[in-house]
Amino acid sequence: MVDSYQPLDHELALDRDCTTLSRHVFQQLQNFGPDAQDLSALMNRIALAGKLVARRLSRAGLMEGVLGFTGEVNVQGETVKKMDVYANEVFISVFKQSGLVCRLASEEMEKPYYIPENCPIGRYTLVYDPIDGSSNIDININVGSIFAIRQQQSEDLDGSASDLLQSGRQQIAAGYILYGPSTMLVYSIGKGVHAFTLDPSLGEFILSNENIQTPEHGPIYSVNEGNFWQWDEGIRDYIRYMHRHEGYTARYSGALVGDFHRILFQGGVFLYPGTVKKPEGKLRLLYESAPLAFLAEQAGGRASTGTHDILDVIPEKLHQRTPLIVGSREDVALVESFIQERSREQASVAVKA
Ligand code: FDP
Repeated sequence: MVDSYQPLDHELALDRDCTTLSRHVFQQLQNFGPDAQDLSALMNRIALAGKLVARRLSRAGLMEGVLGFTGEVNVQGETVKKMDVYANEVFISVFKQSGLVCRLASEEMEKPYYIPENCPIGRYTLVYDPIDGSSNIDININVGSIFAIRQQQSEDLDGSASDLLQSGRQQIAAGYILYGPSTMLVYSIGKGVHAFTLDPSLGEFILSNENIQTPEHGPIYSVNEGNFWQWDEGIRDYIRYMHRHEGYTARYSGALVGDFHRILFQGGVFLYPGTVKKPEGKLRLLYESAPLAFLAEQAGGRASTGTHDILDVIPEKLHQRTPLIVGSREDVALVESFIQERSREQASVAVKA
């Protein structure tokens, strides 16, 4: 009888070192057909953009003209940083000649960027936030890039990109790049969530965590409590509950990608609720909340507006904002229960009045 072959430790380590992003996409799809080729190429381009941004960030303090504001205000009415502009252009430049996308839509552009007619045009759209957590850039704390890939659904002859106004369930892939102590790329093509770490000596993203599962419950709540008095009573009730019960701890870095990353791995909940004056909150649906909701669901967690699953929300406009509650299933449900309790109370007061 012949013993079945057991790979040696160094063979396993070598195999892991060879699991690059593009190889992983093919492994996941278990074929080399045109769709798999496209997805693998798309992920490779996103990885290249991530490497370019990471390289610039790693030397930002030593170079002229990298840090600080441009003096411009973007379509969201927010001040623009030089790194926002650079990272936005990196993604365009990386995809312009790729033949993979027809358009790119980002936080930094009022309208989508259409691939010019003299370049090869593909059938996908990349939606992205080139630098998420911009307020962290100048002080050398983690920031990220968020992305999602959608397939073009119509001819888009009037250039309005109205076919992008569909729910997050239309996303083919989503993920983020975290520029932290190491640079990580986390992605899903609807087959679990997987993390890759940039090995600077190889210049490659190498598989570091496969099939990440978010715990059903975690101790962390992540929210900007400076907004406490601007929230609805339901969110305030939830925070009071956190303060009064043992086993919870607060973490908030000011960069969604970093805070989400912690919760994806360790469990808990991230919230950016609306305020009484701005019920839609701050975060953008298409290129912030929906991609992270896609990852959360793939990792066994949930993402909610407080009343609806984020992935079911159909945007009315490209830069639409949404409240976001994302993380472990039990913790998201707990936040929702406080919101629902208050709205029931308000409804019964209205009926009596
Ligand atoms: P930023 O404006 O610095 O880009 O995307 C918006 C975002 O950062 C998130 O990354 C972050 O979680 C949040 O806003 C921080 O906002 P507050 O400063 O209002 O807490």
